[in-house]
Amino acid sequence: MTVRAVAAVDLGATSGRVMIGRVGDGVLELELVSRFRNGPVEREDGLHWDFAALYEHIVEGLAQAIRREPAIESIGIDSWAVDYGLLAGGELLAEPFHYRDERTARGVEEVHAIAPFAELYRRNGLQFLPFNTLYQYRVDTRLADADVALLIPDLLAFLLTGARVAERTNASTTGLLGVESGEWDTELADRLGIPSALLPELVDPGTLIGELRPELAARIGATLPVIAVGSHDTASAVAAVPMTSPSAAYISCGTWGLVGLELSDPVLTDAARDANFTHELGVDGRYRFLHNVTGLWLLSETVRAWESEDGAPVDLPELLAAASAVDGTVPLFDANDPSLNAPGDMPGRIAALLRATGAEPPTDRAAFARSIVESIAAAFAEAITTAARLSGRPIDVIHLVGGGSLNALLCQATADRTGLTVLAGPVEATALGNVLVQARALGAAPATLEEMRALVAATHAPRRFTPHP
Ligand code: LRH
Repeated sequence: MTVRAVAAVDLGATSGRVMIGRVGDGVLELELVSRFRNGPVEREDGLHWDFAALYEHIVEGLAQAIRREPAIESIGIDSWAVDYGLLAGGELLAEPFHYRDERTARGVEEVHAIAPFAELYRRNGLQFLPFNTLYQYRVDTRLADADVALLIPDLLAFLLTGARVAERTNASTTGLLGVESGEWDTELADRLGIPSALLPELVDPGTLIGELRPELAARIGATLPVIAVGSHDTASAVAAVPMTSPSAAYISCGTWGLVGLELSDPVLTDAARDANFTHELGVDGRYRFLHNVTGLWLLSETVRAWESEDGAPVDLPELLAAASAVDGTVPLFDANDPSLNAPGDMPGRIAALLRATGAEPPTDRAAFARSIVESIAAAFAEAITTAARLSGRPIDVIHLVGGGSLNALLCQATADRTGLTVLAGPVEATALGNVLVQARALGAAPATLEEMRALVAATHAPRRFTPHP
């Protein structure tokens, strides 16, 4: 096996990147080509993504990738879940909404009046998140004008190739996929007034979506196939978690902390529903049995507020170093409180939550940041305990991957609060999962998830955090 190259487009809620991945002969490496900012943009009718800018960055990044590595053989795209674009006659009807837009509250009410949450959970196995796609569809007035609805990575793949598909791992976050069948629940869609004709053909990771349109091939500098990967970023990340034992749990930590286990069968119990544990589909038909914890969003929004207060950037490494040096205990708040979901005055909202529990909010920024990190770690620990209880699986190690794995304070706090060893990294698990699934489709990576994870483990040694007594 020689070393082969692919391009990964990986879009997170705060930044996107285009990377070159190289795989083969025991090699698995990434080269960053371009990184660009992402985030909510306020428009007249609410919060959106600046989709036109994202698209330009992606095409430009791919062209740059080909200039650097002409041997690239394919492209794979992953992004955050649940959000979508509507097309009519091949044209995007409107800029996609951001899932943190508050318009979905009415969608939740209306959907639950038709199909109560307990029934939804039986059908789709999803935790309640107010922005799950079915709630968004329900209040989208443009649905009637559309002929297809495509989630963000599928929308990008359409723009690149002209093919309309729904990649299955991301489709599982819509709420319209049967948890056991893995097929569209058209009966539910019909009842909710969502035309099932909008839901495209489902494909699994590893499927060829199509070839670049000729005009894009000319601009990018190569005629390449787009291959479906675990297009839900969390699915790609979990595929690359170097787990070696069934007793391992994972935390994929970026904007969100996705805390859970990989299972081969769903746990559709009342207890799992009450604990709001989800069953998203993973690569190779696995279940991602996990719970969403609000992750680094709390810190990034806090820093953003301080920066606009100061009119100057906050040095994050310096802030975290000062937070690590804080002596004594800091007050904790519920990281998952719904008041923390929308962008805005995060320090003010956290302070209000602390006061509501009778605690005095830290006045010093280092202590405030420490309080945020400890509160996230406490929520991680609770989700880990719950995952073990609900699944009946003992957990003996936690793999923490994604941007959060660079935050030593968070990793250590998670180890301390769970009493378990935390193996941190890889930081780019999502891009690695994207690259591996493409490479496997090309015959350039091992056949099983376990072997792919062994390759990640061999090439990306984790940093170990041992719990303090
Ligand atoms: C993480 C993520 C998560 C979803 C949220 C919308 O980026 O995809 O898995 O719940 O964004």
